[in-house]
Amino acid sequence: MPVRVLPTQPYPDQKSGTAGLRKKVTVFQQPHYLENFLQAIFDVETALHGRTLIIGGDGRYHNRVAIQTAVAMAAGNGIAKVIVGQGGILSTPAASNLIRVHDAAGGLLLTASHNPAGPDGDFGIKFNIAGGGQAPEALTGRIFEASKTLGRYRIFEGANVDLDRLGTRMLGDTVIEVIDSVDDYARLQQTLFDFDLIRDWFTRGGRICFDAMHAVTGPYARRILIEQLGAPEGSVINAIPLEDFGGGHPDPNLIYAKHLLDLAMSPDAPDLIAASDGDGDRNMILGRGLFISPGDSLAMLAAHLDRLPGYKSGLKGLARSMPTCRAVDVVAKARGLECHETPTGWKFFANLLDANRLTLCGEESFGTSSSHAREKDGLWAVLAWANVLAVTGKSVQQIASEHWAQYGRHYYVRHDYDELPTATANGIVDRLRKALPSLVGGRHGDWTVSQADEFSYTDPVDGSVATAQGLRIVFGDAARIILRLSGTGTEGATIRLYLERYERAADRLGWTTTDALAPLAAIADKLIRINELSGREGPSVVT
Ligand code: VG1
Ligand code: CO
Repeated sequence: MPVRVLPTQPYPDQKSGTAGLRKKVTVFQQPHYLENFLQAIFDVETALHGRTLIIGGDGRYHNRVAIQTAVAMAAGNGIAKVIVGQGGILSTPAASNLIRVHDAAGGLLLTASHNPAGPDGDFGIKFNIAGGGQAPEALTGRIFEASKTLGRYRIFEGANVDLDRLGTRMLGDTVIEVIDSVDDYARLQQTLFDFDLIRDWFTRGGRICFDAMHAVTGPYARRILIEQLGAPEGSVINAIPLEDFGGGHPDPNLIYAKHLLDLAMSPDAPDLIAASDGDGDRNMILGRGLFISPGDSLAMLAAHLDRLPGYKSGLKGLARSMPTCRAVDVVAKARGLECHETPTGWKFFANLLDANRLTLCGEESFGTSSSHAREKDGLWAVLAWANVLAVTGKSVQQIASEHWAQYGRHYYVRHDYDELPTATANGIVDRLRKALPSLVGGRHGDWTVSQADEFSYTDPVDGSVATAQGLRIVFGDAARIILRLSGTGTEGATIRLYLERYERAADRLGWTTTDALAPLAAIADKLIRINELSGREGPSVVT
């Protein structure tokens, strides 16, 4: 019997963050570190035994090694069938979809998303449950508890599966099937969008530039945009997934994808410019001459989605994470749709999606998706925009200006203070938390603080409560300042400061984001004093 039970020592730090367990590659390379975390999952989620498990990753450094371990441990833990993406590649939304398509009991998604890769970079694992969504907090909590006392793990010893050869083989009693990473995902998108119309839009001269940032979406974007929709060769750039993402930072935003902003502003800009992140769940959208902020993209898609084939029967409801700007709330109100405000992290949308109360949801961190999946879906958002352009015959610029004229405009920015000493970051947050009650009623320029509190969330479906989900200073509908600590970093602590300002008057819709938010940034500086207390001259990243 090659299934062996091997002794191990527990690690104390296997606590999942906003989206799974993320650590430096060197941490994952410690003896049995990965094995321990996986065994904790197999021990806690007993529903996996005798069922199907999906395994795949974003192709980053250490992906193949970790996938071999995961497959061998699945075979050692009584999984009936493992489905792996070819070459170990599955984008996060594709993996989530496979869980649904194959009625699997769960999935292991090996990714650290937008975090840099390579021997000195980051690695990570997310466990997704039946239905395709990320494990809820109660479950990741139990897995963490189990990991702290783990003394052994089970593995099929000596397994070495050829991840590149499609087809089925046995590992002991477990069926291992290597499948094409793109097929099912592409099929799904075809049911949602009007491929004929988009193809026609390309034929009529519509142009796209999609940057896969040398991360996981290259093969997906090539298959769908070029092979199926007929976009010209060259419409997808950086399409080959590389272990180090080409040395870049696969985080599609105005800093790490500045070349796309430059392209959008150039005289020869395509109609639609887009990118996605390391694991393919984020998206960035630009049109000729402008960048669409993720909160705006969510609101604009909400206003147009029922014109696309998969959504013709109408929208159920809308949702956004708390720090995401309230543009989508305005659309929800105008259309009489329920609108939810959830904590940061996609897992909080899952219950609402499962309960059929949501059609579209999004986060300010370049995440958008719909009820078709239980993860955010980068390429989905790009295809949705392409379909909107094709069906309306309008440009991104026109869609944006008409949207702002009708609903008003939310100016929005996020300031990240990366990798602060943990004590410093906690100090800044604690200080503001204590000051919150005294801020209510305070006047700052034209604005008065209507609410200042720490966000907590009660899930309307299962009643579970998530506390300490970010500090907010609200100035009615006019503006908000939000402060929270990141839960995805692997070094020190990262503070995120979010600024949002809403304007409706016609002569206030065309400001630059920086100008519009300067007064709010000054108020935040006065109230929170991040620069002064952190000793930094300013944020590390502004998006
Ligand atoms: C960040 C974002 C959050 C997102 C999460 C995972 O979390 O703010 O909106 O859901 O990353 O994104 P945090 O805790 O660092 O702010 V990714 O593309 O894993 O998958
Ligand atoms: Co991601």
